[in-house]
Amino acid sequence: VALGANLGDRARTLMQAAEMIDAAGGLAVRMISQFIETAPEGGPPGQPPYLNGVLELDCRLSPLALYETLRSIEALLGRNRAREQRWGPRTCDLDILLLGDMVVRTPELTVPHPQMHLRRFVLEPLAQIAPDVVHPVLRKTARELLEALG
Ligand code: PH2
Ligand code: MG
Ligand code: MG
Repeated sequence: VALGANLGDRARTLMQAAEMIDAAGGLAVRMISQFIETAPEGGPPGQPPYLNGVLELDCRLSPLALYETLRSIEALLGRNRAREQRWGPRTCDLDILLLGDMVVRTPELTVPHPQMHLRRFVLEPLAQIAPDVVHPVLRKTARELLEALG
């Protein structure tokens, strides 16, 4: 799961998100990457810098149940999607990157995350905690995907 925040007390929000995920039924946090400050990619110009990180979870939920749980934690942390622009500033963004070897393509959810292989702010913390994890569609490791960004 990728964590991102660029409004409010970003580090506190990301730690709270990790705690709430760990406390949710069927989920446990196995690893937490360092949080790195990153320049915003895409979205409206002039938004503040992000703090980004990645979690590895033990997950006993279905993909859709995990997605719903993450959405509800985003909301509890003060995210208001109705007032947001696409890729605009947000208090907390929790994105499913990978679910083992599973490939999911539904209207709600695409896994692997469709942009993950293009985003340094995802691949850097991912390669830190799971350098050898394999992207099941591209069949490359996190480290290889990061190196491919140059
Ligand atoms: N998330 C986005 C769009 N752009 N840029 C950075 N640096 N970090 C993010 O988490 C991020 C972004 C959409 O979710
Ligand atoms: Mg998201
Ligand atoms: Mg996102």
